[in-house]
Amino acid sequence: MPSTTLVDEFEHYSAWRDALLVRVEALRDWLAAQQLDDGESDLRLAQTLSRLQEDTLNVAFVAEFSRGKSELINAIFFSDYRQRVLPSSAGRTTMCPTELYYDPRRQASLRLLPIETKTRAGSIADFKLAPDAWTEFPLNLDSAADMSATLMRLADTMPVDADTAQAYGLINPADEETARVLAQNGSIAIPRWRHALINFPHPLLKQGLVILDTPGLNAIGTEPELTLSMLPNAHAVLFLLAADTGVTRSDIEIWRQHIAPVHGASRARLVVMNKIDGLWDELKSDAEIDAEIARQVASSAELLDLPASQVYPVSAQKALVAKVRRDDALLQRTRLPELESALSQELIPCKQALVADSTRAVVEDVVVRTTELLETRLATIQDQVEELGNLRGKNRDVIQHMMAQANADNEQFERGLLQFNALRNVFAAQVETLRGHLGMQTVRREVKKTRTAMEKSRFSTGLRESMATFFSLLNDNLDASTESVREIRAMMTAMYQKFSDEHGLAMVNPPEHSLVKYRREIARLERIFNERFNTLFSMLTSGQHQLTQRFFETLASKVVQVFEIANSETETWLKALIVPMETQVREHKNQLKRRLDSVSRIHAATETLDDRIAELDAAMNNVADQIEQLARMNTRIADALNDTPGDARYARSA
Ligand SMILES: Nc1nc2c(ncn2[C@@H]2O[C@H](COP(=O)(O)OP(=O)(O)OP(=O)(O)O)[C@@H](O)[C@H]2O)c(=O)[nH]1
Ligand SMILES: [Mg+2]
Repeated sequence: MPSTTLVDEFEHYSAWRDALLVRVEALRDWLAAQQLDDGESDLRLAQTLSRLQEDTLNVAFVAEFSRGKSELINAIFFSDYRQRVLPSSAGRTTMCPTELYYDPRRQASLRLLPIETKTRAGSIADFKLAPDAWTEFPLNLDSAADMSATLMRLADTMPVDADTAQAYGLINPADEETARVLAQNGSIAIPRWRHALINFPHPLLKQGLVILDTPGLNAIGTEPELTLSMLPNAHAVLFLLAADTGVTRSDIEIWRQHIAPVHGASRARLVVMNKIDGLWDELKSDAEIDAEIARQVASSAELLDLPASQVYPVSAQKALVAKVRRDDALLQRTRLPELESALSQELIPCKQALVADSTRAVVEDVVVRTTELLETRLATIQDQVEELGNLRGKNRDVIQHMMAQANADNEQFERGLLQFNALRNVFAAQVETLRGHLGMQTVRREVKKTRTAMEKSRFSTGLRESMATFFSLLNDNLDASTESVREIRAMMTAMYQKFSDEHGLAMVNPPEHSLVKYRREIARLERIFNERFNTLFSMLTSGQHQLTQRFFETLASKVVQVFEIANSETETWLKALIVPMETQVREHKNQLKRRLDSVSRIHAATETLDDRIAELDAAMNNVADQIEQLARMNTRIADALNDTPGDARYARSA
């Protein structure tokens, strides 16, 4: 066995994430115990913790049918079961997209979404929230044979007439082969199920791995959600070719349509040339076989316009056999270990960097803010101690004077507070304007308008126009929102400056907020739509019309999702703008009051001065301890963040 398999790397990654989680939890609990948790820090730490808890790593397998996707999944992830977990056989096998994951709240089961749901409104994501829509089969984990039999349902098909198949958007009657089958039988076999969810307590799935197996035969095109969200959301996509078929026209089509356009820094894409065991000719020397494999790799790479180093030759089937029989020599020959280590090298560091960056940003923010608060507290107490120290031995007149001074400061601050409240009202009005542009109500209204317009138009130009209007309105709303964001930030910056100048509050630089990435995402969706439908004829058949409509529904739910995220990030940002100011103002007010109380007390009895100074000294030590503890906790989180997989420390030091 090689020293690092994907399975090992992923386990390291999970251990790293769990160690980080424990430390961030410690920070949150400590803040709560010390009563230092303002609502905003609490919320952001809670979000970070739930992201870490629900963190998933999504790996998708895509290819034409029978290239060995399911077999490769069996070989990489399920060889410990010493059998085929996913059905794999000649011809079309996997009939619907299949997600493998583990949710401990549910029983181990296979859940299937009937194909009939294609004519109902709602995306797969919507159906996932409706448990009744699925047909569930429990998985008997104690019997390999039972389990395989249950999973055979992934290959279920059923015969339907042409109209039904077309209503589901599954066939193109213009296709010669389809027409031939229909003419001969009057019916055609279509997948029985639309989507499958396998809830399975595999150790890797338990740690957040999600595997997506897809059906071949260009079935991807019939489910917009695969193109729009499942593949773009995958952290790694493996595209399979087979050595026995070479690179066919449909392989190239799938590659160009669904994989090549999906990119991004955090995404790994690997091309696998499977079934190299077909080239293991016993009459040839190893060197000759290697040369033949290298030749095929080079020509496949050229056809896909990729460097040859990105194409990994393997034999999935023999690798499964080798792992089951623990035959290391055979395993090496299948070259699966090379693919696994390439996959883990591309996949895990990227994923870890993403998680580390977002956690680091939140923790730093919370720590900086809390430290600032504690330091202000410390400085104020120090001032008081100094003031009281100077008082020792002074006469009543001086104390009288101090009392007047404290009162005056207090009154000035009260006037400042009135201004603060007035500005808060302006802030609230600006936030209302922003919500008017960006808010979900506006987006839903546009979606509804566009849907109605699309339903009415029988011509593809009409459909295109409705969509163009839809996208241009969305863009206008985003522009207006950007302007609002700029105004709000400018106002808050001025307010911070004023409070800093007039009352000596710490100057905070309000965080920036940009909507550019949402504009980019909307532009991407628009591009996908245009690419798909620019080629339509001027007159639409009812099937095409329905397909367009369904595509729009998925697109719309994606747009709604984008705006939902934009809204929630904007709300978080608005809180981050106002909460530090509120906290500081509250703190300053308390300090002023404490000072007034203390001077009043001294005024009443100058002899308690020493007691009061001792009290303040103790309070000062306490705050200094808190600052130190917070710094220690921050260092522990930073240590966890800086550990890299393969670095054995983090697994133990949690
Ligand atoms: N010789 C050989 N056959 C393989 C290899 N991998 C898979 N196969 C065979 O190829 C056929 C198809 O494999 P599957 O795993 O079902 O392929 P798939 O890509 O999942 O196909 P669909 O589910 O139909 O999209 C099966 O008969 C496998 O046994 C391999 O490495 N070598
Ligand atoms: Mg399959």
